[in-house]
Amino acid sequence: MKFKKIAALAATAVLTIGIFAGCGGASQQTSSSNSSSKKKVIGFAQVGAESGWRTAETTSIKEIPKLDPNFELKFSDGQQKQENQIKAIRSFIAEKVDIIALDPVVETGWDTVLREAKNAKIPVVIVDRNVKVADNSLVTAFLGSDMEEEGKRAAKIVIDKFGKDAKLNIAELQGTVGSTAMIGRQKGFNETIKDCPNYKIIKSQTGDFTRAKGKEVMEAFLKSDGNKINVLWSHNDDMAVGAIQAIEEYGKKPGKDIFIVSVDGIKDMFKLMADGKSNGIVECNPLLGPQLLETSKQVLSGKLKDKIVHTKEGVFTQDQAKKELPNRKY
Ligand code: GZL
Repeated sequence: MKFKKIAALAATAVLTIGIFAGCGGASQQTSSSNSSSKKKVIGFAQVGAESGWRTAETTSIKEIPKLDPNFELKFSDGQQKQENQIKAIRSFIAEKVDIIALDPVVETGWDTVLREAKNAKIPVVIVDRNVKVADNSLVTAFLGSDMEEEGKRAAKIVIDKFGKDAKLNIAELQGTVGSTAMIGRQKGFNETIKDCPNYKIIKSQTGDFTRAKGKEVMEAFLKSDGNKINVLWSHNDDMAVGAIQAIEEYGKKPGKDIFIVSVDGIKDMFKLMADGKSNGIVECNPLLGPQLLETSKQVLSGKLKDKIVHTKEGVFTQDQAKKELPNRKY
């Protein structure tokens, strides 16, 4: 009897432990079996494919599953249209992805669709450019560049070359109107040249971050003020590449007759600067795949360290171009 009782108690204990363990184990098994067999899915709504920088960013983020096979990436090219990106986010919600990454073509107009993501309990990580929303809880994390700082750095390249008291006529090729890159770079540049009373921005127009549009707008600048322009300030390298073609076709020497500074740091721009056709590059790092993977892991494990992560970037002038060119990864 005694033995039987002890055996029965032990069995009950084991069963109980088993139930709890099983429950715990079952829920652990469920969650662990899910997490081990079910990949985590990132839905990435990309701006488009408008520039060398953008292509490099897309390549880097598409490599996430190679960095960690537990992750799968769903990709959508917005073709530089906000409505396409909003459609993509809605399809990611319908597909119940684990996390949504958005590189927003412009800053505003995201509140409704990000609220839908929040209601669906899908965290949103903003990448590269930023959003302006009324409720900051709609965004779980941001990773990308400090675009205002990039504008300041571009202005400092000009000031270091000419000094604050020089008389300069500046032509500005703006990025996509309403984008963080355009807003931040323009703000940073303009604030920095406030100390230079004779720096004048005599032409300013968007080239939408593309080579073709950058060339077209620069042609118009040269037609109206070709003999007055001393400096070209371009919000990205691709527009500067197009503008350099226009300057040469106009009969002037880029990098000599017109001092050129731009942002991104793509290989083609370093090649032009090494050939003396440009004067300064402010780096904007597109290789965000590893950081997006790390941020996604932190978010999904509930251990996000920093809500805002700024990428580390450098500044290069013409004398450094030849040496730096072989190091360029994009
Ligand atoms: C900046 C990025 C910009 C690049 C352009 O972070 O959003 O968009 O500077 C790209 O080349 O088109």
